[in-house]
Amino acid sequence: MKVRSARFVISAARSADLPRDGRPQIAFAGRSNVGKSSLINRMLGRKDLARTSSKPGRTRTVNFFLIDEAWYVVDLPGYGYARVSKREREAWGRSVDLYLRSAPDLATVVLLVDGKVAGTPLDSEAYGYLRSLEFDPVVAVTKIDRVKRGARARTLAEVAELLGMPSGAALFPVSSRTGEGVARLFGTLLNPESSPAGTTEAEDLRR
Ligand SMILES: Nc1nc2c(ncn2[C@@H]2O[C@H](COP(=O)(O)OP(=O)(O)OP(=O)(O)O)[C@@H](O)[C@H]2O)c(=O)[nH]1
Ligand SMILES: [Mg+2]
Repeated sequence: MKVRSARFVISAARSADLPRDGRPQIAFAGRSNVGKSSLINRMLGRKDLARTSSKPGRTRTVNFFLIDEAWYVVDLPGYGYARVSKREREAWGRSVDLYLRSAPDLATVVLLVDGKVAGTPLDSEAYGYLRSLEFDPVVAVTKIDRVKRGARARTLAEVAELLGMPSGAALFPVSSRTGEGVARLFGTLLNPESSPAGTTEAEDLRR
């Protein structure tokens, strides 16, 4: 799937700024530094569209990118970044919460979990929170290049268990560095009805 155009539209800090033009939105959520912005760039084949950083806390507002004039990618600020003031953390939480609760065109939320860390209690909290808002998050396990091939199936199983995912639910191992798994995730996001779904079996990982 080739993206013809991708452009930054708005960095929304207030409800009034949120695009409400009926075009579907796909949002990327996850801990600070998990690789949200990097995955967005890799998926869209645009190197520097979403700003990335080795320091956590790069993305601080809800950022909208319009793809092929038809749908939006939404880069959310990460959670769990300790080195900002409590006030600022609360402000981020509020802006994400406001967006998730009031975006009628939000079709899918992708929850990113760091494969190297295999998730934290905050990820499990985020997953539960998204489910409580009646989203069925697509879970992507990031930085999979940093997990040895032989350990990947176990990592995915650990993440699924930590989040309390329904049995058989799909996980998508991805690496923005090598590109592994990115096309598969992208294909599913654009066409949720089509299989193949994500990987749950160790066998798939050895291909
Ligand atoms: N090895 C490896 N590193 C990655 C991968 N994806 C992202 N990174 C690195 O992880 C760091 C954080 O990436 P970002 O994409 O900025 O993370 P983010 O989730 O957008 O972070 P915030 O905006 O702070 O919430 C950067 O140093 C990236 O180079 C990956 O697939 N593999
Ligand atoms: Mg970011």
